[in-house]
Amino acid sequence: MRTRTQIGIVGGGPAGLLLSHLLALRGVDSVLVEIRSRDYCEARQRAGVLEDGSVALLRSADLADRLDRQGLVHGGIYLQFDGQRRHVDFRDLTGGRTVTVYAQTEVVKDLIARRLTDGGALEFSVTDTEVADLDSDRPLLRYTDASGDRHEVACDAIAGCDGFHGICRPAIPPGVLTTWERDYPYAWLGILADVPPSTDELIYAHHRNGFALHSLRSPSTSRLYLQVSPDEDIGQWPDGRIWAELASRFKLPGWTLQQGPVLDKSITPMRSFVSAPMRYGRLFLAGDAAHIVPPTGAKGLNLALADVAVLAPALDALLHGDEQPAAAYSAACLERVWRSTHFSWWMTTMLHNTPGTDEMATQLQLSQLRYTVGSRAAATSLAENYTGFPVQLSAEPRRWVSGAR
Ligand code: RFL
Ligand code: PHB
Repeated sequence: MRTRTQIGIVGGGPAGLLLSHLLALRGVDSVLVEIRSRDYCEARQRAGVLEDGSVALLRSADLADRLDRQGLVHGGIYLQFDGQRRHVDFRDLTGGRTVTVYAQTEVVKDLIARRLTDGGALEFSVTDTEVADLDSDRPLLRYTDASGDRHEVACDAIAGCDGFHGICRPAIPPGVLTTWERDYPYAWLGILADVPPSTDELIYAHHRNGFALHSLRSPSTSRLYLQVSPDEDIGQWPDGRIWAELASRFKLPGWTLQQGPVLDKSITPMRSFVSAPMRYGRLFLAGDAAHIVPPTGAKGLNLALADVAVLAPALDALLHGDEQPAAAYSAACLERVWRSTHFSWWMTTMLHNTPGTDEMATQLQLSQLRYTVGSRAAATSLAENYTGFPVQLSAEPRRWVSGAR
């Protein structure tokens, strides 16, 4: 079946879904295709922390009803190392900036519900997605729908929002993209637990057995992570072993880690990856399709949302014959991407135990951690990066000045 839309969107994660909504607000039609089912997309456990700018973006797009009611506003984090747990106070250090704990699953549910209410074209459970004629002004999106019917959609442009393992980036001819990649020699074992959090704000813990993170999802649900080896067999981690290891990495006199039933358990590899430019002809990459950060800085979801905030007006302009914002899209996004890539790498390498390194490496990490909590300048740098820089709503050049909004 041959059809026509303005923007074809591949991928129904946060980037693709928010893009389809932002385009609809501008009166631009799109068709979004997603290989997974709606239930799968709404249940996939991933990020949990939204920057101030992401919250402002969702509010400005009239998507923050539930976020404003259920999101937990946090004014800092704890860094734990060498037997001490020290608070980094974002509000004080950045003139009032905060982050909001609101799970990616909830952002995705809110976006899907809104698109369906607004009559948006979302196709779940598709197969054999293809993109073609990307260097023409009529690129094609092909897919087979859940009933087995093959579709060919003629588009004005295609947005590749299909994550790191998607088909859009590989559809760009060899030699066009430059890529930078770093794999880390560790992974995260993450659990979702039916137990109230044992902390009021996130705890990032440096420990000789490896990093641990105590995050949360709600007043009654906790999210916790342990550094493990990348080839770890999750079968070797029964719940009792996970809780014992978490308790030992977060151990502090007078403090107890509450334990409860484990609802979800998975292992995530850690990678830094950037590919540039984020555009080839009429194909525009956004979110994890173009870049991946290790989760230690809580940046991936925020980067995906920030990309499409720039992409939506650029595509709108392109449809009206103004090529300039589309031409500026990649460079505008990559500036933020590289800042977050550096911050995520810095947090990761400061907090994880690298197998095979010596005591010197550990002492350097501990010195960096002491400096980060002890120097207002160093703490401010962490706070400013963690809370994030304002989201741009165009491809204008940015100024990296704290509070420059
Ligand atoms: P997604 O979410 O991967 O969505 C891509 C979608 O494309 C679909 N797809 C296809 N659809 C059609 N045809 C094809 N051929 C397709 N191939 C793939 C996929 O099924 C999927 O639905 O990418 P997007 O939208 O760019 O969003 C990126 C974020 O999901 C990701 O960066 C974050 O989850 C990263 N992340 C975190 N980010 C934060 O900002 N804060 C955090 O606290 C945070 N914690 C995390 C994280 C990621 C984690 N994992 C599991 C990777 C914690 C973890 C453990
Ligand atoms: C999460 O809640 O899943 C989470 C929080 C902070 C991170 C990574 C993941 O740095």
